[in-house]
Amino acid sequence: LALALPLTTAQAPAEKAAVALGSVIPAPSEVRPGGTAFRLTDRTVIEAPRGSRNVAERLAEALRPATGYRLPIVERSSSRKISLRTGHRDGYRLTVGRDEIAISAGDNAGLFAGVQTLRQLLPPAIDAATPQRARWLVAGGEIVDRPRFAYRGAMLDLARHFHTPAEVKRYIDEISRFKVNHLHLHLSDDQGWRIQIDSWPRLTAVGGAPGTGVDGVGGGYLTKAGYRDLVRYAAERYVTIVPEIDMPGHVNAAQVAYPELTCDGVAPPPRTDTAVGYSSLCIGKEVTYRFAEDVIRELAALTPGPYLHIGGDEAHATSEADYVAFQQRVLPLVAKYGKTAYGWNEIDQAPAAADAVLQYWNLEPTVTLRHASKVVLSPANRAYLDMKYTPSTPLGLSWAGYIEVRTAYDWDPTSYVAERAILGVEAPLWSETLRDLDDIEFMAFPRLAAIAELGWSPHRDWESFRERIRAYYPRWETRGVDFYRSPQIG
Ligand code: TNX
Repeated sequence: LALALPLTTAQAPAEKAAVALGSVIPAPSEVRPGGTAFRLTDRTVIEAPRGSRNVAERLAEALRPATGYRLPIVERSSSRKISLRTGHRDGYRLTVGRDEIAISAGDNAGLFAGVQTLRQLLPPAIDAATPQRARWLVAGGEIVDRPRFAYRGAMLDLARHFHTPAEVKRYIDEISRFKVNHLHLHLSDDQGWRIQIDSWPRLTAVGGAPGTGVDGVGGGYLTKAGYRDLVRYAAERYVTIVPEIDMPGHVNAAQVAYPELTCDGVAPPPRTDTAVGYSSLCIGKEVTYRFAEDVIRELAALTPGPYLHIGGDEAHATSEADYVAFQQRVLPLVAKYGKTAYGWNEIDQAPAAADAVLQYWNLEPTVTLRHASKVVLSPANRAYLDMKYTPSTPLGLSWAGYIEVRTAYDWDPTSYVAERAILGVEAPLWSETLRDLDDIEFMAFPRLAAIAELGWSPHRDWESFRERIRAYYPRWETRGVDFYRSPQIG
Protein backbone atom coordinates (compact mmCIF):
# COMPACT_ATOMS: atom_id res chain seq x y z
CA LEU A 1 0.00 0.00 0.00
CA ALA A 2 1.84 3.09 -1.22
CA LEU A 3 0.47 6.05 0.67
CA ALA A 4 1.52 9.35 -0.79
CA LEU A 5 2.12 11.41 2.28
CA PRO A 6 3.36 14.94 1.89
CA LEU A 7 5.82 14.41 4.72
CA THR A 8 8.27 11.57 4.14
CA THR A 9 11.77 10.87 5.27
CA ALA A 10 14.40 11.06 2.59
CA GLN A 11 16.82 8.70 4.27
CA ALA A 12 16.96 5.52 2.24
CA PRO A 13 14.81 4.56 -0.73
CA ALA A 14 13.49 1.51 1.14
CA GLU A 15 12.13 3.80 3.85
CA LYS A 16 10.23 6.12 1.57
CA ALA A 17 6.88 5.10 2.94
CA ALA A 18 7.71 6.05 6.52
CA VAL A 19 5.98 9.05 8.02
CA ALA A 20 8.40 11.83 8.99
CA LEU A 21 9.32 11.60 12.64
CA GLY A 22 7.94 15.05 13.40
CA SER A 23 4.59 14.65 11.66
CA VAL A 24 2.73 14.26 14.92
CA ILE A 25 -0.15 16.19 16.53
CA PRO A 26 0.41 17.72 19.07
CA ALA A 27 3.91 18.64 17.86
CA PRO A 28 6.54 16.97 20.06
CA SER A 29 9.02 19.11 21.98
CA GLU A 30 12.15 17.66 20.38
CA VAL A 31 12.46 15.54 17.25
CA ARG A 32 15.80 14.11 16.06
CA PRO A 33 15.47 11.99 12.92
CA GLY A 34 18.30 9.59 12.15
CA GLY A 35 19.43 6.00 12.00
CA THR A 36 17.57 3.00 10.71
CA ALA A 37 13.83 2.59 10.45
CA PHE A 38 12.01 -0.07 12.44
CA ARG A 39 9.81 -2.50 10.60
CA LEU A 40 6.83 -4.00 12.38
CA THR A 41 6.37 -7.64 11.34
CA ASP A 42 4.46 -10.73 12.38
CA ARG A 43 7.41 -11.52 14.68
CA THR A 44 7.40 -8.23 16.60
CA VAL A 45 6.60 -8.47 20.30
CA ILE A 46 5.54 -5.88 22.85
CA GLU A 47 7.71 -5.85 25.95
CA ALA A 48 6.33 -4.24 29.08
CA PRO A 49 6.66 -4.63 32.84
CA ARG A 50 3.63 -6.01 34.62
CA GLY A 51 2.76 -2.57 35.98
CA SER A 52 2.41 -1.20 32.45
CA ARG A 53 0.25 -4.02 31.14
CA ASN A 54 -2.68 -1.68 30.51
CA VAL A 55 -0.63 0.56 28.22
CA ALA A 56 0.73 -2.49 26.41
CA GLU A 57 -2.82 -3.71 25.86
CA ARG A 58 -3.87 -0.34 24.45
CA LEU A 59 -0.86 -0.49 22.11
CA ALA A 60 -1.56 -4.06 21.00
CA GLU A 61 -5.23 -3.25 20.47
CA ALA A 62 -4.21 -0.28 18.29
CA LEU A 63 -1.86 -2.31 16.09
CA ARG A 64 -3.44 -5.75 15.78
CA PRO A 65 -6.51 -5.13 13.58
CA ALA A 66 -4.71 -3.49 10.63
CA THR A 67 -1.52 -5.56 10.79
CA GLY A 68 -3.20 -8.85 11.54
CA TYR A 69 -0.13 -9.68 13.68
CA ARG A 70 -0.29 -11.38 17.06
CA LEU A 71 1.98 -8.86 18.80
CA PRO A 72 2.20 -10.82 22.04
CA ILE A 73 2.77 -8.87 25.26
CA VAL A 74 5.73 -10.22 27.21
CA GLU A 75 7.78 -9.09 30.19
CA ARG A 76 11.18 -9.78 28.60
CA SER A 77 12.25 -10.55 25.08
CA SER A 78 15.35 -10.58 22.89
CA SER A 79 13.28 -10.41 19.68
CA ARG A 80 12.63 -7.29 17.67
CA LYS A 81 10.26 -5.40 19.87
CA ILE A 82 8.38 -2.35 20.95
CA SER A 83 9.36 -1.89 24.57
CA LEU A 84 7.67 0.16 27.27
CA ARG A 85 9.66 1.22 30.31
CA THR A 86 8.96 3.44 33.25
CA GLY A 87 11.74 5.35 34.97
CA HIS A 88 12.49 8.88 36.01
CA ARG A 89 11.39 11.40 33.51
CA ASP A 90 8.88 14.04 32.79
CA GLY A 91 6.88 13.15 29.69
CA TYR A 92 8.26 10.37 27.48
CA ARG A 93 11.13 9.50 25.20
CA LEU A 94 10.67 7.42 22.06
CA THR A 95 13.65 5.98 20.20
CA VAL A 96 13.39 4.12 16.94
CA GLY A 97 16.15 1.86 15.59
CA ARG A 98 16.38 -1.28 13.49
CA ASP A 99 15.77 -3.73 16.35
CA GLU A 100 13.65 -1.83 18.77
CA ILE A 101 11.23 0.97 19.36
CA ALA A 102 11.69 1.96 22.99
CA ILE A 103 9.26 4.18 24.82
CA SER A 104 10.27 5.27 28.29
CA ALA A 105 8.33 7.53 30.62
CA GLY A 106 7.95 8.46 34.25
CA ASP A 107 4.55 6.83 34.54
CA ASN A 108 1.93 4.96 32.55
CA ALA A 109 0.21 8.17 31.43
CA GLY A 110 3.53 9.20 29.88
CA LEU A 111 3.90 5.81 28.20
CA PHE A 112 0.38 6.11 26.83
CA ALA A 113 1.27 9.52 25.38
CA GLY A 114 4.30 7.94 23.72
CA VAL A 115 2.09 5.20 22.31
CA GLN A 116 -0.19 7.84 20.75
CA THR A 117 2.88 9.36 19.09
CA LEU A 118 3.94 5.97 17.78
CA ARG A 119 0.50 5.35 16.24
CA GLN A 120 0.88 8.54 14.20
CA LEU A 121 4.36 7.48 13.04
CA LEU A 122 2.91 4.41 11.35
CA PRO A 123 1.16 4.75 7.97
CA PRO A 124 -2.50 5.86 8.17
CA ALA A 125 -3.61 2.36 7.19
CA ILE A 126 -2.70 1.32 10.75
CA ASP A 127 -6.11 2.67 11.77
CA ALA A 128 -8.01 0.24 9.52
CA ALA A 129 -10.28 -2.23 11.27
CA THR A 130 -9.19 -5.20 9.13
CA PRO A 131 -5.77 -6.51 7.97
CA GLN A 132 -4.06 -4.34 5.33
CA ARG A 133 -1.18 -5.10 2.97
CA ALA A 134 1.41 -2.56 3.97
CA ARG A 135 5.06 -2.10 4.97
CA TRP A 136 4.74 -1.03 8.58
CA LEU A 137 7.80 1.21 8.80
CA VAL A 138 8.60 3.74 11.49
CA ALA A 139 11.32 6.28 10.64
CA GLY A 140 14.49 6.05 12.74
CA GLY A 141 15.41 8.63 15.34
CA GLU A 142 14.37 9.99 18.70
CA ILE A 143 11.54 12.07 20.13
CA VAL A 144 11.72 13.67 23.57
CA ASP A 145 8.41 15.12 24.57
CA ARG A 146 6.53 16.47 27.55
CA PRO A 147 3.28 18.41 28.12
CA ARG A 148 3.27 22.17 28.44
CA PHE A 149 0.18 22.17 30.69
CA ALA A 150 -1.02 19.45 33.06
CA TYR A 151 -4.67 19.81 32.03
CA ARG A 152 -5.67 19.28 28.41
CA GLY A 153 -9.42 19.02 28.29
CA ALA A 154 -12.48 18.51 26.17
CA MET A 155 -16.08 19.00 27.29
CA LEU A 156 -19.19 17.29 26.04
CA ASP A 157 -22.70 18.56 26.85
CA LEU A 158 -24.94 15.57 27.58
CA ALA A 159 -27.79 17.76 28.83
CA ARG A 160 -29.00 19.59 25.70
CA HIS A 161 -28.89 16.34 23.77
CA PHE A 162 -28.05 13.13 25.55
CA HIS A 163 -25.15 11.20 24.07
CA THR A 164 -24.91 7.51 24.83
CA PRO A 165 -22.02 5.84 26.70
CA ALA A 166 -20.97 4.21 23.40
CA GLU A 167 -20.73 7.67 21.77
CA VAL A 168 -18.83 9.10 24.72
CA LYS A 169 -16.36 6.19 24.49
CA ARG A 170 -15.80 6.85 20.79
CA TYR A 171 -15.12 10.48 21.66
CA ILE A 172 -12.66 9.43 24.37
CA ASP A 173 -10.86 7.25 21.80
CA GLU A 174 -10.51 10.20 19.45
CA ILE A 175 -9.47 12.88 21.94
CA SER A 176 -6.97 10.68 23.78
CA ARG A 177 -5.06 10.23 20.50
CA PHE A 178 -4.21 13.95 20.79
CA LYS A 179 -3.04 13.53 24.39
CA VAL A 180 -6.14 15.19 25.83
CA ASN A 181 -6.28 13.90 29.41
CA HIS A 182 -9.54 15.32 30.84
CA LEU A 183 -13.10 14.88 29.65
CA HIS A 184 -15.54 17.24 31.33
CA LEU A 185 -19.14 16.02 31.14
CA HIS A 186 -21.85 18.68 31.41
CA LEU A 187 -24.48 16.50 33.09
CA SER A 188 -27.34 18.85 33.90
CA ASP A 189 -28.99 21.89 32.41
CA ASP A 190 -32.39 23.49 31.88
CA GLN A 191 -33.42 20.86 29.34
CA GLY A 192 -32.31 17.66 31.05
CA TRP A 193 -30.62 15.85 33.95
CA ARG A 194 -28.28 13.04 32.91
CA ILE A 195 -26.80 11.36 35.99
CA GLN A 196 -28.55 9.10 38.48
CA ILE A 197 -28.71 10.58 42.00
CA ASP A 198 -30.16 8.04 44.46
CA SER A 199 -31.37 10.56 47.03
CA TRP A 200 -33.28 12.57 44.38
CA PRO A 201 -34.55 9.88 41.97
CA ARG A 202 -36.96 12.09 40.03
CA LEU A 203 -34.00 14.07 38.65
CA THR A 204 -33.44 11.32 36.08
CA ALA A 205 -36.94 9.74 36.14
CA VAL A 206 -38.33 13.11 35.00
CA GLY A 207 -35.25 15.06 33.83
CA GLY A 208 -33.82 12.16 31.82
CA ALA A 209 -37.08 10.88 30.39
CA PRO A 210 -37.60 10.41 26.65
CA GLY A 211 -38.14 13.79 24.99
CA THR A 212 -35.90 15.72 27.40
CA GLY A 213 -33.48 17.78 25.36
CA VAL A 214 -33.49 20.57 22.84
CA ASP A 215 -36.45 20.28 20.44
CA GLY A 216 -37.74 17.41 22.55
CA VAL A 217 -35.37 15.09 20.73
CA GLY A 218 -33.52 12.39 22.61
CA GLY A 219 -33.61 11.86 26.33
CA GLY A 220 -31.76 9.40 28.51
CA TYR A 221 -29.29 9.47 31.36
CA LEU A 222 -26.31 7.67 32.81
CA THR A 223 -27.00 5.17 35.57
CA LYS A 224 -24.34 5.05 38.27
CA ALA A 225 -23.13 1.73 36.84
CA GLY A 226 -22.95 3.26 33.35
CA TYR A 227 -21.10 6.27 34.69
CA ARG A 228 -18.57 4.11 36.57
CA ASP A 229 -18.01 2.12 33.41
CA LEU A 230 -17.25 5.35 31.52
CA VAL A 231 -14.86 6.49 34.25
CA ARG A 232 -13.03 3.17 34.03
CA TYR A 233 -12.91 3.23 30.21
CA ALA A 234 -11.52 6.76 30.31
CA ALA A 235 -8.96 5.86 32.99
CA GLU A 236 -7.67 3.01 30.84
CA ARG A 237 -6.85 5.75 28.32
CA TYR A 238 -5.42 8.09 30.98
CA VAL A 239 -8.38 10.43 30.67
CA THR A 240 -9.89 11.80 33.89
CA ILE A 241 -13.63 12.36 33.81
CA VAL A 242 -14.66 15.73 35.31
CA PRO A 243 -18.37 15.74 36.20
CA GLU A 244 -20.36 18.98 36.13
CA ILE A 245 -23.69 19.75 37.74
CA ASP A 246 -24.64 23.30 36.87
CA MET A 247 -25.91 25.52 39.75
CA PRO A 248 -27.50 27.88 40.75
CA GLY A 249 -28.68 28.67 37.20
CA HIS A 250 -29.37 26.17 34.40
CA VAL A 251 -31.58 24.17 36.78
CA ASN A 252 -34.98 24.10 35.11
CA ALA A 253 -34.95 20.32 34.62
CA ALA A 254 -34.27 19.80 38.35
CA GLN A 255 -37.11 22.18 39.25
CA VAL A 256 -39.55 20.39 36.94
CA ALA A 257 -38.70 17.18 38.84
CA TYR A 258 -38.70 18.83 42.31
CA PRO A 259 -40.88 21.97 42.51
CA GLU A 260 -39.63 22.61 46.08
CA LEU A 261 -36.40 23.81 44.44
CA THR A 262 -38.21 26.94 43.22
CA CYS A 263 -39.01 29.86 45.57
CA ASP A 264 -42.78 29.62 45.07
CA GLY A 265 -42.84 25.82 45.10
CA VAL A 266 -44.55 25.67 41.71
CA ALA A 267 -43.07 23.43 39.03
CA PRO A 268 -42.02 25.35 35.91
CA PRO A 269 -42.86 23.89 32.49
CA PRO A 270 -40.23 21.60 30.98
CA ARG A 271 -38.06 23.43 28.46
CA THR A 272 -36.83 22.23 25.07
CA ASP A 273 -35.70 25.62 23.70
CA THR A 274 -32.15 27.01 23.83
CA ALA A 275 -32.64 30.11 26.00
CA VAL A 276 -30.22 30.58 28.91
CA GLY A 277 -30.18 32.54 32.15
CA TYR A 278 -33.82 32.23 33.29
CA SER A 279 -33.72 29.59 36.04
CA SER A 280 -32.27 29.80 39.54
CA LEU A 281 -32.25 27.71 42.68
CA CYS A 282 -33.92 29.47 45.61
CA ILE A 283 -31.02 30.91 47.57
CA GLY A 284 -32.94 31.49 50.83
CA LYS A 285 -34.38 27.97 51.18
CA GLU A 286 -32.60 25.26 53.17
CA VAL A 287 -33.77 22.56 50.77
CA THR A 288 -31.48 24.15 48.17
CA TYR A 289 -28.43 23.25 50.23
CA ARG A 290 -29.67 19.74 51.07
CA PHE A 291 -30.07 19.23 47.34
CA ALA A 292 -26.65 20.66 46.52
CA GLU A 293 -24.94 18.62 49.22
CA ASP A 294 -26.65 15.36 48.28
CA VAL A 295 -25.72 15.81 44.64
CA ILE A 296 -22.13 16.78 45.42
CA ARG A 297 -21.72 13.88 47.86
CA GLU A 298 -23.04 11.28 45.43
CA LEU A 299 -21.07 12.72 42.53
CA ALA A 300 -17.86 12.87 44.57
CA ALA A 301 -18.32 9.21 45.46
CA LEU A 302 -18.46 8.37 41.74
CA THR A 303 -15.38 10.43 40.95
CA PRO A 304 -11.82 9.17 41.40
CA GLY A 305 -10.42 12.33 39.76
CA PRO A 306 -9.64 15.47 41.78
CA TYR A 307 -12.13 17.89 40.21
CA LEU A 308 -15.85 18.41 40.66
CA HIS A 309 -17.38 21.15 38.50
CA ILE A 310 -20.38 22.98 39.91
CA GLY A 311 -21.13 25.19 36.91
CA GLY A 312 -22.03 28.68 38.11
CA ASP A 313 -22.38 30.27 34.67
CA GLU A 314 -25.00 32.66 33.38
CA ALA A 315 -26.96 32.89 36.63
CA HIS A 316 -28.86 35.92 35.31
CA ALA A 317 -31.94 35.06 37.36
CA THR A 318 -29.95 35.16 40.63
CA SER A 319 -29.00 38.51 42.20
CA GLU A 320 -25.30 39.10 42.70
CA ALA A 321 -25.63 39.02 46.50
CA ASP A 322 -27.59 35.77 46.33
CA TYR A 323 -25.08 34.31 43.91
CA VAL A 324 -22.18 35.00 46.27
CA ALA A 325 -24.16 33.73 49.28
CA PHE A 326 -24.92 30.52 47.39
CA GLN A 327 -21.30 29.94 46.34
CA GLN A 328 -20.03 30.69 49.86
CA ARG A 329 -22.07 27.74 51.09
CA VAL A 330 -21.74 25.39 48.14
CA LEU A 331 -18.07 25.72 47.10
CA PRO A 332 -16.90 24.46 50.54
CA LEU A 333 -19.15 21.39 50.15
CA VAL A 334 -16.97 20.23 47.29
CA ALA A 335 -13.93 20.28 49.59
CA LYS A 336 -15.96 18.59 52.33
CA TYR A 337 -16.30 15.57 50.02
CA GLY A 338 -12.64 15.56 49.14
CA LYS A 339 -12.67 17.25 45.75
CA THR A 340 -11.27 20.45 44.27
CA ALA A 341 -14.08 22.79 43.27
CA TYR A 342 -14.13 23.80 39.65
CA GLY A 343 -16.54 26.25 38.05
CA TRP A 344 -17.15 28.70 35.21
CA ASN A 345 -15.38 32.03 35.71
CA GLU A 346 -18.39 33.67 37.41
CA ILE A 347 -17.68 31.76 40.64
CA ASP A 348 -14.66 34.04 41.18
CA GLN A 349 -17.07 36.64 42.56
CA ALA A 350 -17.22 34.55 45.76
CA PRO A 351 -14.26 34.60 48.20
CA ALA A 352 -14.71 30.82 48.64
CA ALA A 353 -13.46 30.45 45.06
CA ALA A 354 -9.92 30.96 46.45
CA ASP A 355 -9.44 27.20 46.46
CA ALA A 356 -11.28 26.57 43.22
CA VAL A 357 -10.20 26.20 39.61
CA LEU A 358 -11.86 28.67 37.25
CA GLN A 359 -12.85 27.80 33.75
CA TYR A 360 -12.54 30.99 31.74
CA TRP A 361 -15.12 31.14 28.95
CA ASN A 362 -15.47 34.91 28.46
CA LEU A 363 -14.21 36.81 25.43
CA GLU A 364 -12.11 39.54 27.02
CA PRO A 365 -8.43 39.00 26.21
CA THR A 366 -7.34 39.35 29.84
CA VAL A 367 -8.31 37.19 32.78
CA THR A 368 -8.51 39.02 36.09
CA LEU A 369 -8.40 36.65 39.04
CA ARG A 370 -10.12 38.03 42.14
CA HIS A 371 -9.98 35.04 44.45
CA ALA A 372 -8.90 31.95 42.52
CA SER A 373 -5.32 31.32 41.48
CA LYS A 374 -5.71 28.57 38.87
CA VAL A 375 -7.49 28.76 35.56
CA VAL A 376 -8.39 26.51 32.66
CA LEU A 377 -8.72 28.56 29.49
CA SER A 378 -11.73 28.05 27.23
CA PRO A 379 -12.26 31.49 25.66
CA ALA A 380 -15.50 31.07 23.72
CA ASN A 381 -14.27 32.85 20.58
CA ARG A 382 -11.28 30.46 20.32
CA ALA A 383 -12.00 27.22 22.10
CA TYR A 384 -15.77 26.68 21.78
CA LEU A 385 -16.24 23.76 19.42
CA ASP A 386 -19.95 24.51 19.08
CA MET A 387 -19.31 27.79 17.26
CA LYS A 388 -19.78 27.56 13.49
CA TYR A 389 -16.62 27.49 11.38
CA THR A 390 -18.12 29.98 8.90
CA PRO A 391 -21.59 31.48 8.32
CA SER A 392 -22.48 28.50 6.13
CA THR A 393 -21.66 25.77 8.67
CA PRO A 394 -24.91 23.78 8.97
CA LEU A 395 -24.51 23.04 12.70
CA GLY A 396 -23.55 25.11 15.71
CA LEU A 397 -24.11 28.60 17.09
CA SER A 398 -22.35 31.90 16.42
CA TRP A 399 -22.81 34.14 19.47
CA ALA A 400 -19.05 34.13 20.14
CA GLY A 401 -18.16 34.44 16.46
CA TYR A 402 -17.09 32.07 13.71
CA ILE A 403 -14.15 29.88 14.53
CA GLU A 404 -12.24 28.57 11.54
CA VAL A 405 -9.39 26.17 12.27
CA ARG A 406 -6.76 28.89 12.24
CA THR A 407 -8.73 31.00 14.73
CA ALA A 408 -8.91 28.01 17.06
CA TYR A 409 -5.15 27.49 16.69
CA ASP A 410 -3.62 30.96 16.57
CA TRP A 411 -3.77 32.22 20.13
CA ASP A 412 -1.52 32.15 23.09
CA PRO A 413 -2.83 31.00 26.48
CA THR A 414 -0.26 33.17 28.26
CA SER A 415 -1.63 36.32 26.63
CA TYR A 416 -4.73 35.83 28.84
CA VAL A 417 -3.02 35.31 32.18
CA ALA A 418 0.41 34.50 33.60
CA GLU A 419 1.69 31.02 32.78
CA ARG A 420 1.90 29.99 36.45
CA ALA A 421 -1.87 30.58 36.83
CA ILE A 422 -2.70 28.30 33.91
CA LEU A 423 -3.68 24.74 34.77
CA GLY A 424 -4.46 24.13 31.13
CA VAL A 425 -6.85 24.55 28.24
CA GLU A 426 -10.19 22.96 27.42
CA ALA A 427 -12.34 22.80 24.30
CA PRO A 428 -16.04 22.71 25.28
CA LEU A 429 -18.66 21.28 22.95
CA TRP A 430 -22.19 22.41 23.79
CA SER A 431 -24.81 20.32 22.08
CA GLU A 432 -27.89 22.47 21.47
CA THR A 433 -27.55 21.73 17.74
CA LEU A 434 -25.74 18.39 17.93
CA ARG A 435 -27.70 15.16 18.05
CA ASP A 436 -25.36 12.34 17.14
CA LEU A 437 -21.72 11.36 16.96
CA ASP A 438 -21.34 12.55 13.36
CA ASP A 439 -22.45 16.02 14.47
CA ILE A 440 -20.00 15.94 17.37
CA GLU A 441 -17.10 14.83 15.18
CA PHE A 442 -17.82 17.43 12.52
CA MET A 443 -17.63 20.26 15.04
CA ALA A 444 -14.74 18.83 17.07
CA PHE A 445 -12.30 17.95 14.31
CA PRO A 446 -9.93 19.44 13.37
CA ARG A 447 -10.40 22.18 16.01
CA LEU A 448 -9.98 19.87 19.00
CA ALA A 449 -6.56 18.94 17.62
CA ALA A 450 -5.67 22.65 17.52
CA ILE A 451 -6.58 23.18 21.17
CA ALA A 452 -4.79 19.95 22.12
CA GLU A 453 -1.61 21.26 20.49
CA LEU A 454 -1.85 24.55 22.41
CA GLY A 455 -2.19 22.57 25.62
CA TRP A 456 0.69 20.20 24.93
CA SER A 457 3.32 21.70 22.65
CA PRO A 458 5.92 24.30 23.51
CA HIS A 459 5.81 25.71 19.97
CA ARG A 460 2.98 27.00 17.85
CA ASP A 461 3.41 27.23 14.09
CA TRP A 462 0.31 27.47 11.90
CA GLU A 463 2.03 26.38 8.67
CA SER A 464 3.44 23.29 10.31
CA PHE A 465 0.10 22.51 12.00
CA ARG A 466 -1.71 22.95 8.70
CA GLU A 467 0.57 20.42 7.01
CA ARG A 468 0.34 17.91 9.84
CA ILE A 469 -3.47 18.18 9.92
CA ARG A 470 -3.60 17.70 6.16
CA ALA A 471 -1.44 14.60 6.54
CA TYR A 472 -3.76 13.41 9.31
CA TYR A 473 -6.92 13.45 7.15
CA PRO A 474 -6.48 9.85 5.87
CA ARG A 475 -6.43 8.65 9.48
CA TRP A 476 -9.85 10.20 10.21
CA GLU A 477 -11.10 8.89 6.88
CA THR A 478 -9.90 5.38 7.68
CA ARG A 479 -11.71 5.47 11.02
CA GLY A 480 -14.88 6.96 9.58
CA VAL A 481 -14.59 10.15 11.62
CA ASP A 482 -16.79 12.85 10.11
CA PHE A 483 -14.39 15.82 10.30
CA TYR A 484 -14.68 19.29 8.72
CA ARG A 485 -12.53 19.79 5.59
CA SER A 486 -11.48 23.36 6.09
CA PRO A 487 -10.46 25.37 3.00
CA GLN A 488 -7.68 26.75 5.23
CA ILE A 489 -6.10 23.30 5.39
CA GLY A 490 -6.32 22.67 1.65
C1 TNX B 1 -23.06 29.58 26.92
S1 TNX B 1 -20.53 29.50 28.08
C2 TNX B 1 -23.24 28.63 27.92
C3 TNX B 1 -23.99 27.43 27.61
C4 TNX B 1 -24.41 27.37 26.18
C5 TNX B 1 -23.31 27.90 25.31
C6 TNX B 1 -23.59 27.78 23.85
C7 TNX B 1 -21.31 28.90 29.26
C8 TNX B 1 -20.53 28.63 30.44
N1 TNX B 1 -22.63 28.67 29.13
O1 TNX B 1 -25.11 27.34 28.47
O2 TNX B 1 -24.69 26.04 25.85
O3 TNX B 1 -23.11 29.25 25.62
O4 TNX B 1 -22.47 28.15 23.10
